Amino acid sequence: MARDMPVRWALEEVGQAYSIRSVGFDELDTPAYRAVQPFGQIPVLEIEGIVIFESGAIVLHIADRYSGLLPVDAAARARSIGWVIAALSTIEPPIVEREAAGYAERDQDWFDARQSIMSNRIARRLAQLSARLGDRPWLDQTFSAGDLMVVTVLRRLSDDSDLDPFPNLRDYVARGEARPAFRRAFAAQRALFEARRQPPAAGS
Ligand SMILES: N[C@@H](CCC(=O)N[C@@H](CS)C(=O)NCC(=O)O)C(=O)O
Repeated sequence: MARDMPVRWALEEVGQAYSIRSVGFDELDTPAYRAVQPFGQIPVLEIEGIVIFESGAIVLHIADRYSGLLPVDAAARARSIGWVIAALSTIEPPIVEREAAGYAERDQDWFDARQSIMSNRIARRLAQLSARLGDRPWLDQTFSAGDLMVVTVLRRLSDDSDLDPFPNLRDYVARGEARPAFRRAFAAQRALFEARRQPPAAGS
């Protein structure tokens, strides 16, 4: 679920090779890193002399710079950008809030009540999104940056039951994850994590 994933996916969709520089939690707090990412978070993209933070801004920059992720038609392009923003500012907040509370607020006596409020907020957004998607494969005519970001956000719910009442959203996520570009991005991300988990070689 780390947010390098939408960036990797976008780069794969437009066919641009990239390299990864991993940063440890200790580095996130350094003045040098804060100079490129003021909040000490990943991801950051360095591209053609430009440094960009915020996954949405990065995906939009890639989509703007290379063809394949934003429609040429001006109205469809604007709608796709709107979906990127909606994914991050309308759909994602209650999902991430509930997730974060699960890590940090579990001991609070109001924990269950708050979780239930957040779950209701999530359900409301999912119902609205499900109604909009209907039985179409993508949110607009063709797959675009908007779908990439909405699918990315919905993937956070893959292991939860929130998507169960909305089979069209589960299918939508599966459709996104079946794209060759997604699969390449996911395999590369997983390979990095697996490599980190390798136990040290005997004698080292
Ligand atoms: N709004 C940011 C959120 C980035 C974010 O939350 N990154 C996480 C990893 S997936 C992180 O770096 N967390 C460390 C922290 O927030 O201190 C974006 O979309 O780029």
